[in-house]
Parts: sequence; C-alpha cells; structure tokens
Amino acid sequence: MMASANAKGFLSMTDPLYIGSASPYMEGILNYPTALDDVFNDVDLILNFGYQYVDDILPKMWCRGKPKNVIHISAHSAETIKEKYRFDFEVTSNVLDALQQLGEYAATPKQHFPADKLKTTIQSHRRRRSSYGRLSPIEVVEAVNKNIGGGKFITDIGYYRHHAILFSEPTSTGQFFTDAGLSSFGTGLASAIGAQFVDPDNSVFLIAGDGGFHSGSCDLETVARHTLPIVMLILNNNAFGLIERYQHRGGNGANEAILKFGSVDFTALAKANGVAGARASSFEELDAAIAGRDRSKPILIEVPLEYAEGDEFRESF
Ligand SMILES: Cc1ncc(C[n+]2csc(CCOP(=O)(O)OP(=O)(O)O)c2C)c(N)n1
Ligand SMILES: [Mg+2]
Repeated sequence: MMASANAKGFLSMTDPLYIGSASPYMEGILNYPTALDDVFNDVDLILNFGYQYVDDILPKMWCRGKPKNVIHISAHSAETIKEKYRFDFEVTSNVLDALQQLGEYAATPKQHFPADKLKTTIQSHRRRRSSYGRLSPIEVVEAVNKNIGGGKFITDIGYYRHHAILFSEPTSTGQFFTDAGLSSFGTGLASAIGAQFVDPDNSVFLIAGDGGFHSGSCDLETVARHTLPIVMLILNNNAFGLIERYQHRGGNGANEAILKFGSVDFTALAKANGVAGARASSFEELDAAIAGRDRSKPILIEVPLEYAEGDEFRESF
C-alpha cells in the first residue's frame, strides 16, 4: 500500500504492507534509480482509493513491468480525466464501505515484499547528517518528525517538499499537508495560519523555501497579530532550487539572473514583524531551537540549506 502525499498517516510506517508515500522525484532524492521499477514491475492489479490525478502519484509511475488492471474506487467519477488516467473499471461508491468489503480479501504479506528495499533505503537516508554548516532537507524533516507530537506539518512548494513527502512520518491522516495540485508557492504560510486557527491546541510546523516564503512573508504580520504559535522553518539557499535543476537538465545551463537572489536575513525579517527569529546550522541546533521554543508564540527559524550530493535530479513525469 502506498499513500499519496496528503493521505499519509493512514497506516503506520511499521505496517509490513505499507510502503509510505511516493514522489515523482523519489528515484533521484533516494539515489535509487530503480525504486519505481522495484515497487511496481511485478504488480498486476492497482486499486486506487479516492485517487486524484493532482495527488502527484502519476500513472507513469506505475505503468511499468507486468500489464496491470487499474480499478478506480472513489466517491467521484474520474471519467473526465480518462485521457490522462486510464483505468479498466470504476467503482463510484463510499470509499470506506468499499475498503471494509475488500478487507475480507486482504492478502497476507509476502516474506520478501519487493518494496522492502525502498523502506530500507529511506531509513538509511534518515540517518545521514550534513557536516558543512548547511542542512539537507531530510534533516529538517527529521527535526520536525522528532518534535511534532500530534501537531500538523505543512509544506510550501519547492524541491524540499518532495523530501518532506518521502520522509515525514505522520501518525494519522490530517496531519501532513502539501499543495500537490496547483502547487502555488507562497501559499504555505497562509495554509499554516489556517491550520493553526483550526487546531489552536497543537503545534503547526511550516517548512518553506526562501523563494516561496518571499512570496507570502507579508503574512508574518498576521501571525504576530494573532499570536499564532506556528514554527516556521525557512530553508535558505538564496535560489529557486527546483527551477535551477530543471534549467540544468535543459542542457543550456541555468540562467542565474532569474534563479539566484541576494542574501536576506530572515531572522531580522521575523523580528521586524514582531516574531521571534533564530538560525540553525546543524541538526542539533535546529532540534534544540524547536524543542526550546516558547510554545505560546510564533517562531521563525532560518536554516541554511544544501541539497546533498548524490541527490540527483530525476523526475518521472
Ligand atoms: C506562484 C508560483 N510561481 C512559480 C512556481 C514555480 N516554482 C516551483 S518551485 C519554485 C522555486 C522554489 O524555490 P524555493 O522556495 O526557494 O525552494 P527550493 O527549491 O530552492 O528549495 C518555483 C519558482 C510555482 N510553483 N508557483
Ligand atoms: Mg530556495
């Protein structure tokens, strides 16, 4: 079983049948070029529950290896997007009822489930720590995982969010949110504000890139005015990192004039808006800053970001 990003948490990572989530960028991030082949090659039946094309688990990710039958089970018909998403059979029904009925046919896990290697690879990446004063996005996600408790985890849009999709460990649905549809960067802070209003008793963690955060940082004033105790982690690489990767792949190099920007002191920006600011250059510093925060107030923690070597850019759509 695999979860789309926003369905993460419907099963525990320790469940032997649960693979976790998938991102079109996962083979590059994990430096595991056959990850999707290993998961999907031998599969002959795909059951999609509540599937939405915008959820970022794309047909190209599973259309490999053995021929497959695809069954779409959802409260809504997917007929209108059949050109992009081909299924053989559609069940328009209450998804929970369908799941309960199917439970009677559930298979027992095989001894060597092919996705075990994927889970092991994910675990080995979790343990890696940077040593160059900058953090990898995986370390930032790990710091959130360690401190989140029953809180919520929101991402803005940038390359790092695919690391969050793979490495976050929500224990229930409704805990991890990323805008996999329109993917408008700059919306992360507004989403975090909404989440904190809806759930004032639990912590809300936002991870945002510097580029995306520049597009919505005016709402720091909103955060301060309502004393929303959001933990904002700003991953700063002075660049539109994801777009830089696409431009490199185009073969003509990257156009630095539109990808790179000058250094901005996000801690000073936070303070100018009446929000506490801090900076963390190692996993330990980040963990300490999050754990030692005043939980009644917002905090912005700027994190110098480095996409790790071996984090090859590769996308499967
Ligand atoms: C409103 C909007 N404009 C442009 C894009 C295209 N886009 C996707 S990611 C990205 C760059 C993200 O940069 P940053 O937030 O710094 O994250 P990084 O990839 O550097 O970690 C851009 C421009 C978008 N998704 N939404
Ligand atoms: Mg950036």
